[in-house]
Amino acid sequence: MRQAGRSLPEYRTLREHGARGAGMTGMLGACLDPATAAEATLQPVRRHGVDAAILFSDIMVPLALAGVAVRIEPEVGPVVDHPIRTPADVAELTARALGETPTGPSGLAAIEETVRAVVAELGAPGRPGVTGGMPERALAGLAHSRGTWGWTPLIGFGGAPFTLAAYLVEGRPSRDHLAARTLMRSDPASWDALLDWCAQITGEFIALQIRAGASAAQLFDSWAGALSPEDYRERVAPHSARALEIAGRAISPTAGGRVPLIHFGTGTARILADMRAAGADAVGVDDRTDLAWAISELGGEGACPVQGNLDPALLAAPWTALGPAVDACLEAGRAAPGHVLNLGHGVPPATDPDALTRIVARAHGDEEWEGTA
Ligand code: 1CP
Repeated sequence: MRQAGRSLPEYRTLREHGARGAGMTGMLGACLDPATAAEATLQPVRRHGVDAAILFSDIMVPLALAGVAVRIEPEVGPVVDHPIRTPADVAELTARALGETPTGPSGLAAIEETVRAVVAELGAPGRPGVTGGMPERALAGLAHSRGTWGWTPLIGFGGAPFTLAAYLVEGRPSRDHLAARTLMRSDPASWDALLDWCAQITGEFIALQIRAGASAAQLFDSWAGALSPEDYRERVAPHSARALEIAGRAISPTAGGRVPLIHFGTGTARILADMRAAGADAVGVDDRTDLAWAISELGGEGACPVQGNLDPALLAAPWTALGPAVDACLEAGRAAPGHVLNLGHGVPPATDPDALTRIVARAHGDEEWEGTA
């Protein structure tokens, strides 16, 4: 989940030493510097012993590689210099393509290189990894059957078209996404063109990660919960489906075929079934939604695998509150054909990393873990 790395002292040290990738500095520069991005991807696997890694990148990276002037400001998040507001803005933006900028080709190559370096370390079926690869661990119900792996899958990701469009139109993080929703209402043609473009570049961005060796991928529609179910269904979901379709065609050399696609958003209780119908193999559930309810909403025994959904607020609570919540989440997840234990949204930056390690140990039944990292 987003910014998982930020709570790790080793991550802060890595970032302090700075990375300059493809002419960019800051967070996006770090994403485009293969040595930095690979190390940041592997750090949580080494420390926590999780069963899968998520690529260190950001949903804004493909926008930058398509020539959008975007940066990630500390304490703020993504900031777009020239927000997209008019039909002319949309026309100018959608004439661009992923990688067709001076920094584009080297940026795309950097992401491929990062994924390859990470996969080399995490291993592949029949080729044990140096990092991770805990025995008897499984991304249950997704790509693999339970058993001894000896390798750890890498999850690639991208932002869903609506969430990307929300940043492009608002220009910065927003609570209500009013400007984005106004564009959707006032100019449906520009809206469709904008979301179609976002679907294309994010789909290609995810496909690139899969072709370089990711074993699963996640589409993050973090702000989809700001929409009514009708607007989601009619004006957003078809574009998310397009992004998933582009990603879903990619073949992973690690998995030896197409890979499972996870679809996540927050505040999405009323659109979970639509998110699955958009073409996802698994659905991520946020912490505002009851997991057992979500599974029944997704079809009960016929549900797809689910991911989620511990409340990030629990990370700062005593183990007497957190431990039982982990058990309850695992128990609820048993009703689905597969369950990836995860948080319902991002890790708060001030989180004590030991709390995360302890959750993983609890899920693995490693009772002997003492809490000293
Ligand atoms: O945790 C990880 O390091 C995994 C890599 C990762 C992921 C999956 C990062 C690194 N970002 C993301 C996805 C992402 N980025 C999402 C979707 C998931 C979610 O809803 O959390 C979103 C909305 C973003 C946009 C973004 N990037 C924000 C959110 C701002 C807002 O609107 O609330 C922020 C703060 C960033 C910066 C960022 N991305 C990632 C990291 C480690 C950071 C922090 C930068 C730093 O200080 O190191």
